[in-house]
Amino acid sequence: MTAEYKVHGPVAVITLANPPVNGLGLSTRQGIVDGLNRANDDAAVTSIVITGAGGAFSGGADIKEFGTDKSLQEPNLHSVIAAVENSPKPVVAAIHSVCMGGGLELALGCHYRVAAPGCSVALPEVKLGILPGAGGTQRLPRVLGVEAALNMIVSGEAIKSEMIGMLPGQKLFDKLVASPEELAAEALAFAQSVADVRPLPLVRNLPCKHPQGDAYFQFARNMVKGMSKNFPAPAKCVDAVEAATKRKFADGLLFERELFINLMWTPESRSLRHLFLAERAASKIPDVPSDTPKRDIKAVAVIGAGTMGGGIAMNFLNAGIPVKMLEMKQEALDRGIATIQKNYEAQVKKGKLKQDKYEQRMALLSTTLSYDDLKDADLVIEAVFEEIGVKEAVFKELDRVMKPGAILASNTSTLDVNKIANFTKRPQDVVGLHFFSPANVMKLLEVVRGDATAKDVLATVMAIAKKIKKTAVVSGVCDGFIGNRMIEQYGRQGGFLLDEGCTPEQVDKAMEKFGMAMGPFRMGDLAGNDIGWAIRKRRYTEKPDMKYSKTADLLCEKGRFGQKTGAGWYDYVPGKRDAIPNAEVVKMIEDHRASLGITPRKISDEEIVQRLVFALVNEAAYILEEGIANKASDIDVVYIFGYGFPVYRGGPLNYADEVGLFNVVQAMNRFAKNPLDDAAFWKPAPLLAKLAAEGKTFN
Ligand code: T1G
Repeated sequence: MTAEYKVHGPVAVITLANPPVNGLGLSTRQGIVDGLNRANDDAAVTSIVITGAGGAFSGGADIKEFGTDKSLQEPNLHSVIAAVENSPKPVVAAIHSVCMGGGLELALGCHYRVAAPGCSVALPEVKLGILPGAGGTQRLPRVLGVEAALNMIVSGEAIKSEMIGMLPGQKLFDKLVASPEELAAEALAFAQSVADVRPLPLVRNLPCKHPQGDAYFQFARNMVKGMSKNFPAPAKCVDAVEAATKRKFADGLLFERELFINLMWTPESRSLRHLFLAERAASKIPDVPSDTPKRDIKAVAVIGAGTMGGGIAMNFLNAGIPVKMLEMKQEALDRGIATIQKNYEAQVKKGKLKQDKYEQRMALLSTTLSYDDLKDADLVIEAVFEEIGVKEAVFKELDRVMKPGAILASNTSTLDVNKIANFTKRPQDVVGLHFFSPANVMKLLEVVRGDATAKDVLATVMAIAKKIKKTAVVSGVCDGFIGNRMIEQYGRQGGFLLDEGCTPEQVDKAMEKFGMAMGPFRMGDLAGNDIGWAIRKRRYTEKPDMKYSKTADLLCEKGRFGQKTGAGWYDYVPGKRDAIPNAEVVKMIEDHRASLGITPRKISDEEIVQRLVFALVNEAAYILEEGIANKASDIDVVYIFGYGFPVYRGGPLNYADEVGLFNVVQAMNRFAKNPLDDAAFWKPAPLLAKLAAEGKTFN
């Protein structure tokens, strides 16, 4: 049973013990009910305390049980809370560390709540595309007031217990103890002090009204509508809380339940729940045990003070880790430092960073022109020019100066990490750390595992990634790793669509309507069209039979590299990001099309979306087959955190699962018949064909 029972004098204590966060899985729920029955059957017991072992009171319903019948099996959470409310002896919740979701709903069913300071209190269900489904929308407004409760429920954000304790008129906590260490004793004492108090107080019996009623909820609906595009849950949270002010408690509870069940089955909620687990699963590497010893990273060195080097350095400075930056020339160092200062000062100006924090971070930054100064760093990351010869020179130097056991990382985005590792005599200490630009902003970090990369090096970089608040995904060595290898096929389809009759704007608008943060052509203008150009030039020699549209090359030959040259697929006004369509570019595309003898055709948004997204899916299937990615959910994480794939679609493979792999393969068979497309590419990868034939899914 994952709930323990122990009697202390006249108080029975039920302790949830379901690590890591006391998720209210079936056995824990059963343990609570059994504990209540034992306590109420024991005449010597006059009151009851429920608390959580380890680092949480409870993190809520067990997300891993969602979608299985265990989550509905009795005693379900509603029944557990009813058993608490109906207990003839007072039940006191002793809350600490984490009290979230169903955990808070359980506490709200208790007769009293005693909290320790520093506890994160939240109803975060909306972040999973659902809403509190065990009375949270009906009970929380009764103890915090309608507005404070609705804000918590719609935002899903955690509030510290001591902050809640200061809310005027709050009735959530009957007592806030001075420190977490005192909670156990204070809760026992409190339980004894209320042992004879009758009637037992029930949150459900408290009134729930809002003075402006309809006007307030109309205001709330307008606010929520603006911030919850593509997500149905926030608006339903408003409906549920409004019901708490208009319906009898029991009716409100039924209404909440109905909304909860409907939201559970929305694709948006499935996507959000998938990503919650996928992001956490990404840090697990199948053949690297979680208890693998990690190397101590106390000091970091960064080679290259350019845009990437500066951004990378900021990640470590933000985490309080000293950084020494190396460049070849003093003016490059000065430029790099100035850029970092500018970035921080902009945050200070926006109030996002305190001046003293900014100064602390800058104090951790030092510079040098000599490799010998780097020798004490525990981790060195090179972010120099993307050319194998330059990488060779850098890694030979690093091999010469770095202390044994230092981790040598390359920020390369396409070069072979095995080749780089073999420039040194310590390939086991070499790893790829592919940051995404801007490196101090983008959450995704591709950790590229070389053939020789040691397991403790992997364990170390995955841990340091979490410390610098990156979402790290392990990739094997191939051209483009996971993200860029897939995006190349995505971009190829974009080019073919231009040849067949689309404008850049039409393709971008279709993809942005699908939910991409940016369509492929706007993204090219942002990243720099010359990057893709350089890769295509390599491809023309390496893979002469790989078909490409020539339009992107024609564009680059005009020097239209994108925002950095003020013009690309679109025109840009200096200092603004708006993409302004350019008639000359459209004419260039039309002339090129005519030169190929192609008659343009009308292409639907649906075909645009399917060709670009299924191109990602097919390449992803090869990446999975080759073991470049460990699992399908890792690929979804790459696209959500690195390429602006819409969260509510859960990632390209989750989306393919939602469409149905049978339908994906059917569409690919149609695309293969288009003579202007690349029929060979649209032959489904064997893994995809197999899953589709067997009616299975990627995830
Ligand atoms: N269920 C199952 N496992 C959970 C969990 C949960 N609720 N919360 C966390 N974990 C696992 C997580 O997968 C990871 O596992 C480990 O704990 C550490 O998590 C009816 C239906 C609690 C603030 O949404 O916000 O109640 O990878 O890396 O940074 O209304 O986890 O180690 O195997 O995030 O210290 C509502 C979600 C559920 C809370 C801890 N509750 N969790 O953060 O660690 S729905 C939530 C969090 C619900 C009722 C409804 C955070 C945390 P592993 P972590 P952390």
